[in-house]
Formats: sequence, C-alpha cells, structure tokens
Amino acid sequence: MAKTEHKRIRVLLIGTGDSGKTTFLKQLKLIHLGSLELKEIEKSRCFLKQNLLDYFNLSAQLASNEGLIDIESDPFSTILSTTDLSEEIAVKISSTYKDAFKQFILTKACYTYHNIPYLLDHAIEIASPNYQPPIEAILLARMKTTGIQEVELPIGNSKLIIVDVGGQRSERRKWLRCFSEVTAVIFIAALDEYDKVLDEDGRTSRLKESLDTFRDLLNQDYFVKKKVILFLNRYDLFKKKISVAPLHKFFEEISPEEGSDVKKAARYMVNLYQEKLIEKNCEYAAVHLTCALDTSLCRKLFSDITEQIITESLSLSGIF
Ligand SMILES: Nc1nc2c(ncn2[C@@H]2O[C@H](COP(=O)(O)OP(=O)(O)O)[C@@H](O)[C@H]2O)c(=O)[nH]1
Ligand SMILES: [Mg+2]
Repeated sequence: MAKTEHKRIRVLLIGTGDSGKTTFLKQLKLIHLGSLELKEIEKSRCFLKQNLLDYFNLSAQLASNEGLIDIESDPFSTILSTTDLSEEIAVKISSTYKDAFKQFILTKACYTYHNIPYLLDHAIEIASPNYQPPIEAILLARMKTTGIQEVELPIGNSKLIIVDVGGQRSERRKWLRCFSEVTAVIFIAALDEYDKVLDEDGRTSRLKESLDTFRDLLNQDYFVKKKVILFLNRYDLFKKKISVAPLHKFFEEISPEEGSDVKKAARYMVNLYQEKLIEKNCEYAAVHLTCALDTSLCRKLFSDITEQIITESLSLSGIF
C-alpha cells in the first residue's frame, strides 16, 4: 500500500440502549466536522419536545403516587391529557415547577429521567416554534436509534469510520451485519443503570443485560484478537446517584463503606465487566470511566484512542 493512500479504520460503538453511543457519535461529529447536520438538529428539537412531555408525565405520576400533587386537577390534568407540546402547555408545565414538585424532580425523578431538570428549566424555549436547540440540549436529547449509522471522519491520512447501532433487543439482531472488517470495538455501558430495568420488558435488570451482552459479544469469533475498549459511561450520573442509592443496597457482597464511596463503587462496577474479559482471556481491553456530555474529555479520549488504533493497525499492516 502506498504511504499516501488513506487507511480506513472501522470502529464500532456498541452496547445496550441508553448507554450513550449516539451521544459519543454526536461529539465526534462536533469535534471532527465542526457541526451537526441540519436534519439532526431538527430531529433533536422534536425529540426534546417529546422527552419533555414524556418525562413530565412520568415524573408527575410518580409524584402523585407519593401524594405530593393531584394529577386529577388542573394544570396537571390538562398537561397529562395532551400529546403535543404547544407554547400554552409549556407555560402550564413551567408553572408547576415549584414547591414540593420541583423538590421531587431535583431529588428523585432526576435519577430515573436524568434530563428532566434541564427540560423543565427550558420548557418555554423548547416549545417555541423558533427554538434552535443549543449543543448542550442536543447532547441531552434522548432519541432511540434504529438501524445502523456510519459516519466517516477524516483523521490525518486516515479515514475513521464510526458505526453506531441501536441498542434495544430488537435492534441487536442487526449487529452481526456490521461486525466484519471492524478494527476496534468500543463497548459502552451506563454506570448508573444498576437500579434500573429494561424498557423492553419492564423487569430485566439493565446491568445484567449489559453484562450478558458484553459477554456474548466477546464470544463472537469476529472479536478474537480485536481491540476491545470499554467505556463505563454516565459517570457524572453515577457519582450523584451513589449518595441516594448506594451500591450495597443492590449487591449484598459489597459493604456499606464501599457501596457509598464513589471510587470504590466504580471499581466494583469495573470489576464486573473485567471479569467477563478475564473469562474470555481477552488481553486487549482498555477501560475508561466516561461522561459523554463532556466535550473536552471526549476530544482527549478519542484523540488518544484513534492515535493508538491507527498506529497499531498501520504497524500490523507492515507499514512501520
Ligand atoms: N448525564 C449524562 N447523560 C448521558 C451521558 N451519556 C449519554 N447520556 C444521555 O443518555 C441518553 C441516552 O443516550 P444515547 O447516546 O441516545 O444512548 P444510546 O441508546 O446508547 O445511543 C441521552 O439523553 C443522553 O443525553 C453521560 O455521560 N452523562
Ligand atoms: Mg443510539
């Protein structure tokens, strides 16, 4: 191969739903292309509106179960019966964000619906027909990925192709299609999901599903001798959650002292994933605790990772 020829490096972002795959891809586009496509911005705008309505409704139901608000009376009853976020509804939503309900959102609902405080703070802007979501909001939008998205990014003399896939069970059947010719796999898991269940069936532990998915992935012939990088993501949410839902409440083998200490609790989570790597004799793994919303961290992390992948893959192909 001539030295000037572009080397194509395919990196797969993989993991169960909501772990942060698409958010990392958005960050990579921002870092390497400088912006996002207009259709992605428009899609985020629609999803932010939908997220606001959905998470408001779910949070209001929870607050009502605790007897904090009455969802049968206005403005809650009007908001809960609407399917479209008009400006009028947004004003009503904003008017509820006070007293016991606000307290409930900030101290409880935010651990399940992580972006609800931001959405409520910006409800009126989000509902405006002229709303142009800032990057901060675009990164916070929760939008389910279906199918496989490939993005090509120029990095020096190489082309980095990042592949993002849907993480829900129904989407995982499609993963096999993108396994061939992969240079490295980044498996992304959400650290704060240890007390959550899957949306798909409402009962399976999300952590167990992620660990099983990781183990199944390592079992694939495609990944023998491939570089596997593990991002234990949503570390910011994990750090906050540990103080209200310490790990020893969910895992009997961990002591209260370890379960309520962020670093020790994170170490425990890292070990759960590393055990799977040891089981599979996988020597090539690197583990990082990450926050996909942090652009400067993403810039540094991906710059180190791509440099390493490119160097290794060039040396494997005999250029060095
Ligand atoms: N606070 C916080 N939110 C995150 C982080 N990573 C992803 N999210 C949010 O988690 C939700 C799901 O992320 P997404 O990238 O769509 O997950 P995917 O299903 O794996 O593609 C979105 O609302 C993101 O804003 C993180 O590190 N910290
Ligand atoms: Mg996605």
